[in-house]
Amino acid sequence: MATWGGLINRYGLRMDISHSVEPVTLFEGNTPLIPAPRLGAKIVPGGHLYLKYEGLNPTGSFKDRGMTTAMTQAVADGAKTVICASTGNTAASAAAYAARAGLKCVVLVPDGKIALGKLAGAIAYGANVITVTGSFDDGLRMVREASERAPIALVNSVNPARLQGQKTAAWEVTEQLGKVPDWLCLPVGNAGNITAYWLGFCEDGEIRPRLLGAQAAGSAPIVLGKRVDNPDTRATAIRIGNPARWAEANTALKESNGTILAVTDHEIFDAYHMLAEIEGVFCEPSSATGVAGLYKSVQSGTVETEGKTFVCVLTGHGLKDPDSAVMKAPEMVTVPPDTDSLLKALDLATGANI
Ligand code: AN7
Repeated sequence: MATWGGLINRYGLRMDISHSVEPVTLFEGNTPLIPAPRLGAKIVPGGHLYLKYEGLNPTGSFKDRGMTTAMTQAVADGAKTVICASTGNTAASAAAYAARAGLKCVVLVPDGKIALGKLAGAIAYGANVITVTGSFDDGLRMVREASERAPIALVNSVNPARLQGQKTAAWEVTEQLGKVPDWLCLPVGNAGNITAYWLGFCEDGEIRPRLLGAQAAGSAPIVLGKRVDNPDTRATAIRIGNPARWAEANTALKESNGTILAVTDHEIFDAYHMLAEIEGVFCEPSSATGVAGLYKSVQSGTVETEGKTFVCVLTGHGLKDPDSAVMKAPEMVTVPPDTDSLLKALDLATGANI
């Protein structure tokens, strides 16, 4: 059967995890690499832009890549309960894969700072959701300590099995593109993903992309070189002030001759709207951060575009955060149920005289 069987089925031999149990999988991975010529002409003139649309994973984010391996390892280790702290996507992914494996799942999320679609996922998949009156960083500290003191498996990306799954995205990009891109651009929060991509590219060969990481200006510890105690951004997925994989991210940036920069929420939302309106690709705000960072770097002259190939990783689906999308709702027009009113509204909406 030639259908897609998930990441462990496809890449298991190259994964340093236990192979003693059946993979826990929802057939994650194999997400499309979408050419974005119109957006590319605007933000990388003379270059080629591609979008790795990770929102098409089973729970709507790239986290599923690492969760298949982390959950399979947890089962192999005999775990009965898994736990994670999360800004939302890890929680939804852990909850789904725990359900699939028949394990109990506890997720800690920052109170009031998690997008609706992620909370909906975690609840739907049957996780025990605990909200913390603190940041993601507080939550991560708490679950790390709890997993040391109680027999609970930690499935945050401090767990090395997570990276074993997440690194496959680098291999997919190279396979789909037929070569290694010149630049790989992505948002950076807890820094697990940038670490995993670099691991994947390094394991794949000598030719590697330069990495462009982008953080939200109110939550940019790696850019600033110091911890942010009260991280703040409307891109709640990357509202993280003390990344667990900070040192690894710096190594990846240095070894790849890469760059990391901060972008404002305004720049993030600009990129978010451009992706959806110019290319028809709807990602969550945090996911647009890599695109915003690329655009800003090109405009400032840090990154040259002529003849270069850029891959931007869109880490999560737009429907994860419906509130951010409908903030444009005031532009909607309401009409009474008659066609004259509709035609009048059409004139206004299209600027044409219909
Ligand atoms: C859409 O779910 O940290 O730098 O707890 O959901 O690997 O942390 C999410 C992070 C980018 C940042 N884009 O990736 C969590 C969590 C989206 C995300 C990131 C996240 P990392």
